Amino acid sequence: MTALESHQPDISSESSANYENCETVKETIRSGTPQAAATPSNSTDANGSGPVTPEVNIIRRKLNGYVGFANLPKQWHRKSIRRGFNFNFFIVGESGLGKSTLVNTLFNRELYPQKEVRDPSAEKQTNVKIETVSADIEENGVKLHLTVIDAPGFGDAINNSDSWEPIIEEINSRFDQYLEAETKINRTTIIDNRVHSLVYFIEPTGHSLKPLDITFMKKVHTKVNLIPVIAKSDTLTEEEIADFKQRILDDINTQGINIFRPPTYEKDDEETILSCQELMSRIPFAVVGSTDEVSGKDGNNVRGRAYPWGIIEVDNEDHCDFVRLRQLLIRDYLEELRETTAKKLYENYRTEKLRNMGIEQDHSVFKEFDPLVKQQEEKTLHEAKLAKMEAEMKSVFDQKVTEKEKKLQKSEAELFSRHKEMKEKLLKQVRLLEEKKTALENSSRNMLDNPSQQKSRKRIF
Ligand SMILES: Nc1nc2c(ncn2[C@@H]2O[C@H](COP(=O)(O)OP(=O)(O)OP(=O)(O)O)[C@@H](O)[C@H]2O)c(=O)[nH]1
Ligand SMILES: [Mg+2]
Repeated sequence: MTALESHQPDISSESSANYENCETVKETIRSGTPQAAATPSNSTDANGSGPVTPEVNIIRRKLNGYVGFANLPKQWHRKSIRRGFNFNFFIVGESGLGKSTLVNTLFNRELYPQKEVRDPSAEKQTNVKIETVSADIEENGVKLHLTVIDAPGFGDAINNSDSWEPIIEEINSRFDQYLEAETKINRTTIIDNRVHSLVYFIEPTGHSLKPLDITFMKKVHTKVNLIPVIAKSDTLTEEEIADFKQRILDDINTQGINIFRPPTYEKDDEETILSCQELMSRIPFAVVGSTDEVSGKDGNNVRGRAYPWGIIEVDNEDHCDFVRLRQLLIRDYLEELRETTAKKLYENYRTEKLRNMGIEQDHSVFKEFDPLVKQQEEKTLHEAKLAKMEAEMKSVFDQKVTEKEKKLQKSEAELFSRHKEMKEKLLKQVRLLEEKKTALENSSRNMLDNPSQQKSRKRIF
């Protein structure tokens, strides 16, 4: 039993009135020595491989009265209202697919002026440009600074092999701006211009994704929260849309393209989970955009498009997925999109960028400083240095001895061979002299035996 457990008040003996409105809470106590308890939870282990979570005991207790942290969400709410929100999203798709109209429909205002119907034979823009439109909008006192980034000219050229380049450059440059701002000494005024989402408009062909769609999505899916939509879905029948959606999803899966899917969390209620599942089942959203009002079924004016065969209501879930797209992009998951951008996509980009610059994480930089440990570390380092020097000196000495030995062996061998050579020479001379001696002796013996041969003696010498 820990000291704290042993000093727990006997709740049962106290007046129950004191514990009205009290909730059970978890109290976290660090166990072990006081030193261990004082160690921050983000300290690293001895080899600096990562944070070590200290062992904790969790004791369930009752609050003695109102503390007030249940009010924290309200504090957040007040702060958020004061600060306002910002949201930046890209709209990408071939021209004339209804991008500007959809943005106007989403935010219910003319962010983009209505264009006159374009002459299809008019020459198309061949180079991709980046254009941004910003607006401060307010709904029920909540302020939103909105930035829509458009890429007119995308997919319009005959050869679109690099039409995604300006878009990728724009996404990267917004990440870079943020990275630069983060490294400044004063970081209190960082403006988040990162791209929080990219809505990709797919032409309503009813077939499947085009090579440009696949290539583009593969180029950006690791950098942005990708949301594919089927543009102008009122030009397709319900069955065509269902088949088209299936084929698009098949392509997305086989190509390994990551699209943004709303997440569910452990504590989500059933309603939220169901709504999320319903939202997922509509991906890719088949959208229709229009800010024009038409007369609806019950005579009310509704936003939609009128056709000889009837009207299509933009805000009617049975007519198209516009409401679902708005739910994902703004109503339910705007904060999620911002968070995924900051915590996942930007983090990945940042890590990659710093690695490419040759920067590696130094775990020792923020390590706790303990003089004893530091002294020990320095001693160990010093000893290691001495041992290294000793080893180096020994190896130099050994090397020198070996060299000397080799030299001696070499000169010994030379002496031996010279000695052998001399000996052979001398032996040869001895043999020659012996031969001459024998010859001389033979000739003098012959002369004595035969004096007539004395004349030939001269020839021998
Ligand atoms: N049938 C139908 N037409 C639409 C829809 N949305 C827009 N349009 C029409 O399509 C035309 C082009 O719409 P825009 O919103 O300008 O298209 P855009 O993609 O922004 O075109 P660019 O700016 O040239 O790239 C306009 O005449 C719109 O009225 C839709 O959902 N269905
Ligand atoms: Mg446009």
